[in-house]
Amino acid sequence: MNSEALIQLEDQYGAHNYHPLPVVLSKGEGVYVWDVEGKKYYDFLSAYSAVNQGHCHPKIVNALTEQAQTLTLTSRAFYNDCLGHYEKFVTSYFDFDKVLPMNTGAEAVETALKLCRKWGYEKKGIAENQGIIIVCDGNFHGRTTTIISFSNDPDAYKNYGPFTPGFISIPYDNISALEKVLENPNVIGFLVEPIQGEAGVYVPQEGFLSKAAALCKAKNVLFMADEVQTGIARTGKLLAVQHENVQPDILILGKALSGGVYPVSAVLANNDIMLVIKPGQHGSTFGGNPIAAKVAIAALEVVQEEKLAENAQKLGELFRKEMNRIIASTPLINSVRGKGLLNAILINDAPDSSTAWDFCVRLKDNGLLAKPTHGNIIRFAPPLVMNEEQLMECVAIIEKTVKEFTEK
Ligand code: IF1
Repeated sequence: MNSEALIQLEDQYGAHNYHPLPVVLSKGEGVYVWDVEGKKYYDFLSAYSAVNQGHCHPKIVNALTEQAQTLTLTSRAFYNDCLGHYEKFVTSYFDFDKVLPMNTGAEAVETALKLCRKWGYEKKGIAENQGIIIVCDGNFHGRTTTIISFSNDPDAYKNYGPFTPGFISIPYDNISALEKVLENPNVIGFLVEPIQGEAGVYVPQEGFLSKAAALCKAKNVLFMADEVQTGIARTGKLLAVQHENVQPDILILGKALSGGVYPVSAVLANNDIMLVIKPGQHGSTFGGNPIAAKVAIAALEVVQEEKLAENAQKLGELFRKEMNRIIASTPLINSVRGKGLLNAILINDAPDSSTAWDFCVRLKDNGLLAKPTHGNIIRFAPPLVMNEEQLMECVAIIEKTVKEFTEK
């Protein structure tokens, strides 16, 4: 079947909850993907930062296939011989006492919210049902009913109510706003993305995360970092909070925790927090299954063995430098921003114009896959296994596309 027929198939039989770029992929390896016609592309989305380790990384795929032939799923009704090893590995890797394994990012965020609330009532002594969790305007933490309850993106929340109460939203990157709501004695937690991804790659001012963490600590409020998108070396450090030497009270991971080969997410915390959840009070059929455990260990080993954080840091600086050079020569792009290899360019047109979409279609024709977010923002997030030569080839594709586009 060709691309056109496959697109038609999805359109006819699948729900219309996505609007993909018109390209049908059938193979991936490292920084490359191929469509069904055999055309090769650079992947500049990395499955929303889930394939930081590159497509079909042999070590990770091998961990998956070996375990898949041995034992796939036992449920948590019984012990399995992989989970404990993974729990020891992942807690020492991120320096926490305990991990609670889940599958998707949204589930891990839900887990963190439940853990925070339970801690608020049972440890902090907040009156029943009075706990407040602070979130930020422009947040994206997933698609569950509770999570979209505190979204301010109408696409995410409209007509999905009634919503879960107990959340207060403040402007992102605003320390005085945080300080003010922290006066409320019922506040138990602050949930934050170290860089706002979906909102359009908003990097907070230097010092925001460390000041926020210190303010939370002073008020006995849990600082919860959603590193589902920013974590696992994406921004040039293992975790984005490490740019400011912050250790969150609750760490939320997903996506690249598995290298994108399998859904694996996790919540990490120390004993004084994690142990408020007792047997039967939270769980998941698939969370902590043997395949997930093996895959996550392999995925995290790859990050260290291949020095992906260092590479993301180095290539990120080069990429923004090159983008700024291109920006200086064209009215098409306003600015570039980001950290490590999580970057975005701002197209010089209205958010409701089709310019960014059209530009991405041209990029695709020239062999690079990226997608607009919020109309005129284009996220650029290649796999972290990219090398400098490949990155410069990508810069050349972007530059060539800018030229073609402005000439029309
Ligand atoms: C979609 C963006 C990326 C996340 C953070 C939790 C989750 C996500 C910080 C939930 C998920 C995704 C999901 C995808 C679009 C997407 C995304 F465009 F929103 F910003 F990554 F680029 N916390 N992000 O970014 O994780 O349950 O999906 O495993 O279409 O929903 P999930």
